[in-house]
Amino acid sequence: MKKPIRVAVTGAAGQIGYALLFRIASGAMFGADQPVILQLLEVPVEKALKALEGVAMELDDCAFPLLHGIVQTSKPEEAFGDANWSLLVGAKPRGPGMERADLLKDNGKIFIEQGRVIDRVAASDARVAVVGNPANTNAMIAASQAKRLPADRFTAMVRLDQNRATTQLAKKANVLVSNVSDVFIFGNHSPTMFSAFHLAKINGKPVPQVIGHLEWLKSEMQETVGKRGAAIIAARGMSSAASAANALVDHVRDLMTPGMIHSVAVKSHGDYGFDPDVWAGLPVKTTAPGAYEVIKNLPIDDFAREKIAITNKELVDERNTVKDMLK
Ligand code: NAX
Repeated sequence: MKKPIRVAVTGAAGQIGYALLFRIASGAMFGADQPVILQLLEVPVEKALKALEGVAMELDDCAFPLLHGIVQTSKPEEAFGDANWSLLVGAKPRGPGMERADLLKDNGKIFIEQGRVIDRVAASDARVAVVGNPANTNAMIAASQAKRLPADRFTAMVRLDQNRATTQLAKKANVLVSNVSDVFIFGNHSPTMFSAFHLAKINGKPVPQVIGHLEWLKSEMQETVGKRGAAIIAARGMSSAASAANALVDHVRDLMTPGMIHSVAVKSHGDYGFDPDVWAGLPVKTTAPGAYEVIKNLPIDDFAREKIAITNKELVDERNTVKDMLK
């Protein structure tokens, strides 16, 4: 029997948490032979902690053989203590009339603190995946506090966007999603993201060749993927939860599986025209469990360059909004 992995999850009593924890405990994230200990963090508010207690009771009631322990806490030190993976899902939602800059700053405070604590108390192989929005900038903020852990341990999730784009392409071409590959999301997890259709393949052939309809690929498909979150809120009355949890399972599992090629928001080192200090969605290849490299020198045409410049500008603007917090 392998040694259990300690997985910290913030916002564990929220809607993504409710769709996520059962998948982790069942083995979907780390494998069918990998025990886990869930270290669940919520805000120190009676209602949230009571809800967390209910979720923990349900986890108990599943009798998952791989679930070797559950920690419920409102203390970050306890949640992140010796954690091998920290999944930062909890964040403050944007309230009515709230400016984006205020949301950035409010959430910035959370990720400054969590970045600091993770750096101090998490395991030496600690890895972090940020889901709470604005996810890219929150990952950058958390990483800015780390003295011990290298910046590449901090990633943010653009996998939901990759999965959304994959399905849109499969539907348009009338093929199975398993026939679609090399779908890469460049930039921010926001409507400015670029789904790089020119690099994607269907049965190994370039998407523009198989689908044609260049206008659809350049406009409608980009819009559908970029604004999918809002479309789900309009239809369901609540934001995406199960698909977001599923994407996080994919994000972490593929980062733990050497050879996987996928989209991850990571620290830019200037590739593809991104500012070197932002966290941008980029194509990566997992090289060893938890380690990856950015796939370089993929062809970028004028349209892609233009789209990347727009999403890069948004990331730089977000960084500028919180820059005083980073010192
Ligand atoms: P919920 O509001 O249902 O749950 C969030 C939970 O986080 C709440 O229970 C809250 O008490 C907790 N929380 C807040 N601050 C915390 C802190 N400092 N420490 C610990 N827990 C804290 O939101 P949910 O639908 O679960 O979404 C969570 C986050 O994911 C939001 O920021 C949302 O915008 C973001 N999303 C990101 C996506 C992505 O692809 N990157 C997609 C889905 C989702 O919208």
